[in-house]
Amino acid sequence: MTGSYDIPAMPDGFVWGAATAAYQIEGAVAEDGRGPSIWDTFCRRPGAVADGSSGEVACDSYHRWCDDVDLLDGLGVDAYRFSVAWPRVLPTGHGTVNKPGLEYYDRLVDALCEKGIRPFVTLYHWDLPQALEDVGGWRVRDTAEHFADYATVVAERLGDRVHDWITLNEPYVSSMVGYAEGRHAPGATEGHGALAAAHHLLVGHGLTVRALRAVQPGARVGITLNLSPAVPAGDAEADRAAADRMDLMLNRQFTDPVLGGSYPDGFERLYAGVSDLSFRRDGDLALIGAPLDFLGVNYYYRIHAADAPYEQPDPALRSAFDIGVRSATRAGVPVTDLGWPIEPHGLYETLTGLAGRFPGLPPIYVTENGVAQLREEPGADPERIRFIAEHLAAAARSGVDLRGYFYWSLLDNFEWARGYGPRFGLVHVDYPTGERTPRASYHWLRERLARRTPIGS
Ligand code: GBH
Repeated sequence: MTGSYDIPAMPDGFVWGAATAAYQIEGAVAEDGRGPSIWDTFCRRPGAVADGSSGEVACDSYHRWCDDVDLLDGLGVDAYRFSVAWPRVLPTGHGTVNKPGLEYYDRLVDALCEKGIRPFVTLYHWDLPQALEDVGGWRVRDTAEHFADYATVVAERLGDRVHDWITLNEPYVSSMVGYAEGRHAPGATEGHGALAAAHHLLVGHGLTVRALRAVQPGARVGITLNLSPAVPAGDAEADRAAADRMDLMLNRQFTDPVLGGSYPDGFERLYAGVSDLSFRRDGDLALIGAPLDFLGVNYYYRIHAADAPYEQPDPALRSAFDIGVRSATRAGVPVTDLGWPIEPHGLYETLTGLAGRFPGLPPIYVTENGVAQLREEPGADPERIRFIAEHLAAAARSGVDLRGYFYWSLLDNFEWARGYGPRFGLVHVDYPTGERTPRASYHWLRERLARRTPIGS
């Protein structure tokens, strides 16, 4: 069956890769001077993580990073996207640099370079130092300044070998899921505070772009956004309006300032009474909208939006996640084990939509795309092979300037609030022993990559 799935021919230089993130794989949360992050704290909150687990051990990649590099090498990818844990480098978020923390990434980068695997480094994949959360977290502007200083420290150390930087992973999730929905760390359910967090994340992005270019003139800098087309669940005008609200909150709150230098029309109206947006300052949008070398897109699914009553009728008490929208399921649309609709065409729509709306759109990397299984077995995963092949085909069809594709994830890992149940890996991880076993999808991709022929050759 899966023998019939293939990867599309891509232009020469197209980057094939796999992705992970620090808190989801490293473990060793108290080793070598690492400070606590908001996720260490959040995981201890009763009920926060489905199976009561945490990233305390995870895939133990802090010790088994050599195995991970060997797996990447065996897979034959061109690149590895991983993240640096801010609290390893600066245990309280700013101040004294923790040398051993930085050395871990130094070794990893050396090992990757030795194998000819290009590092794509994400500077923030949700693990804010707890000490910064204690003084306001992303609600306050200082955190954005600290972020740029931290990025500078990392680039000064790794910049001779790392040329591709991703400032933030999914500021939507950091702000709206963390500070408004409360399902992620720090677990807050705020209106104004969450919108401030989103804005300050973007300011932090802008400051970091500037800082990276200053320390490393040849750096290629981008940001990764999770984008989900929001489509009306039904024909009613109310569902169309709901889809538009979802699109504003999830997509355009981030794409429009970053790629177009302005907040989208309708955004102030969406949050009228929730926040006066007084955290915005003159000059912010010029900073946030500064040109990028690439845009990272994480695509998992489309959202079928249905109109729903607000949970909190009084806007002054409402969280920024409470926008009167319910995610509906669509009859006939297949779903993953997590109930996420499988619609490869949504990736096509996402990419062509960006190209249509932003004339100066930079080159794009798909920095995450993947599917989880809930069953534990290491072996056959035909649905993953099909998922990858169909999404790649949709991306290739889009006609945008696509420079690479990173599968999420190299390994099964700590899936945030869902704990260790969902397994996204090309490689199975046996958590009690840390043993890694490549799945059929790994072998399939390895074989396809080995005999790829770039377009035009
Ligand atoms: C990515 O986020 C993350 O970057 C990565 O760390 C993570 O492991 C990966 O996805 C897989 O989840 O729980 O059904 O209500 C993707 C964006 C936004 C997708 C929140 C899931 C919640 C859907 N995520 N969304 S649900």
